Amino acid sequence: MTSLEALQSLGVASDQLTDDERAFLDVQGYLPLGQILAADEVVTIRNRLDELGETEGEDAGRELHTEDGTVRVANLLDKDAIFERFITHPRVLTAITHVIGTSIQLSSLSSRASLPGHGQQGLHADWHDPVEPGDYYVCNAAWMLDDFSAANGGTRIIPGSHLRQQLPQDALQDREADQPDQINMTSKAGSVIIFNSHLWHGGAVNRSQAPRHVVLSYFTRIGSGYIQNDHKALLRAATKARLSEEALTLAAAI
Ligand SMILES: O=C(O)CCC(=O)C(=O)O
Repeated sequence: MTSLEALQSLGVASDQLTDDERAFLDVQGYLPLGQILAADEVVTIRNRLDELGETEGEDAGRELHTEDGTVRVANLLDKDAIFERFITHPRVLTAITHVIGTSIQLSSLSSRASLPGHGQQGLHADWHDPVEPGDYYVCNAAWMLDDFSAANGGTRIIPGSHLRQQLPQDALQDREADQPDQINMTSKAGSVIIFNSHLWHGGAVNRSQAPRHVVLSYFTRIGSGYIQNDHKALLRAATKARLSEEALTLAAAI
C-alpha cells in the first residue's frame, strides 16, 4: 500500500476542508480544526500519558527528546492502541496533505506536558533551512488534551512566518523572548490545530497550577531525507501486527 492509498482508504479528500480553511492555512500557516476528541476520550488519553510518563520515569521521551520542566513521551504508537487515532483522522490528514502533499510519512508521534512554571522554548521551525513558500517538508497536528490558553502555555506561534524564508535563529536576537507579533494557540481540550512546521513556533511558559498536555502528530514528506523516528525499526512486531494497514503504511512505509 502506498501512502496515497492509505490516505484515500482513511477518507482523506478535499471536501474535508473548506476553501476558506485551505486559504487560512496557506496564509497564516496554522488552522484550528475544532473539537475532534470527546471529553471522555481526552480524560482517558491524558491519564494514559501521565501513567506512561510515570512508568518510564527518567527514560520518558528518550526515543525522541527530553526537556527539563516537561514530561515528554515518545514512540506513542508502540505504547498503546489508543494512539492510532492520532495518525489516521481524515480531516487532520487532509490538512496535513494540503501542506506537504500525499506522499507522507510519520516522523514522530509524541506528547509534551509542560509543568507549572516551565515550558518556554526558543521559537523554532522544525526544519534546518529556509524554504520557498509552498515547498514544504513538514507539518504538525497539535492535539490539545487540556484547554489551551496564554496562561497555561498555549503554543507560541508567529502567524505567516512560514513565508519569511528565514529561520528564527537568523532573524531574532533572543528566540526565548516573547515577540510582539506572536500569538498563543488557544482552544478547548479535544481540539486540534494544524501548523505548518516551517512556521516559527515554540512552547510557552505554563503559568497555571497544572500540567498542560499536547500530543504532536508530526509528518514529513517522503524523500525529505530526515525522519525523527524510524518506525520500521522502532515498532515492536506485536505493534506492527496490531496496527491497521493504513496506520502501518503511514508510520513505517510498510
Ligand atoms: O508543547 C508545545 O506547545 C509545542 C512544543 C514544540 O513546539 C516542540 O517541542 O518543538
